Amino acid sequence: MRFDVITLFPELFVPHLEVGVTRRAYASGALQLQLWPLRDFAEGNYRRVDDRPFGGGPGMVMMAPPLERALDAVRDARGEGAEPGAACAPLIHFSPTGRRLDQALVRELAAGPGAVLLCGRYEGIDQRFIDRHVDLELSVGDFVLSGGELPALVLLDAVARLLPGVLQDAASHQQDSFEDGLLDCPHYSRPEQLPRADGGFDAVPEVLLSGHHGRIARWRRERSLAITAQRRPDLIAAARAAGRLSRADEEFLRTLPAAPAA
Ligand code: 9WO
Repeated sequence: MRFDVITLFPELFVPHLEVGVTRRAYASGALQLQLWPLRDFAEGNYRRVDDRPFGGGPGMVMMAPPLERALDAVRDARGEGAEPGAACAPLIHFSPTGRRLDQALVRELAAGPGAVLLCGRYEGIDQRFIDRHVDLELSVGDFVLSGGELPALVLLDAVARLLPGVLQDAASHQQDSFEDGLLDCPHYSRPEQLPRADGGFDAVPEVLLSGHHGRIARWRRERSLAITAQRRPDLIAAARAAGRLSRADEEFLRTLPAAPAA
């Protein structure tokens, strides 16, 4: 799967290519990243990519013409000609006004042909370029950043770990938060007794040492249900509506203190 990124700061993507499971995704070819430095598509001695906003006001706006030249180059390189109606990868722009990225959309993107990621800087992008070309505006949360590069990395990272052969253990992402619509249960490892400053110890929950796989699975499910009911009651409501809660789940939820409604 191939992602093309139009950005003023391609260097920001380099660490993602070099460390952790994402390095494996790129090294194996499961994920291809093509960086398109916007400055390369600027004109004139000053290589301008931004100009003052019409109507006045602070800051600068990313000009449409360099962006159009960059996008033409991306479409050419992807073999996505200008024929109208031809199938092509979506152009995604990152903005806090966009649709909130969630695991369902990450799964959809991981199953598709990739995307072209447009990373804004300054005050934003000339709206005419957005209106002409952008297929999807995505937000990663209700806060303002200095550019769209970190949201683009968030998307790449979330997609990379779903690609076949990227995670050590193919089953591990199926146990994650959100893969079943609930928050994750807590995790424990050695030592069994963790010394405290007061001379005592913090122990690992007994059931995890019991070797009873059925009891362990039930305990983990209940910890997921309890933390989700406490922190994200909206996710419990969604899991219930989707038929993802068993009778045992519902019985357990009734034993919890009442949570505020979603
Ligand atoms: C910034 C902004 C602030 C308030 C309401 C709407 C807004 N849109 C943008 C915007 O598109 N900004 C461009 C990209 C240019 C300036 C830096 N950019 C940006 C993207 N800042 N924050 C984001 C972002 C993207 C996705 N999820 C969270 C934040």
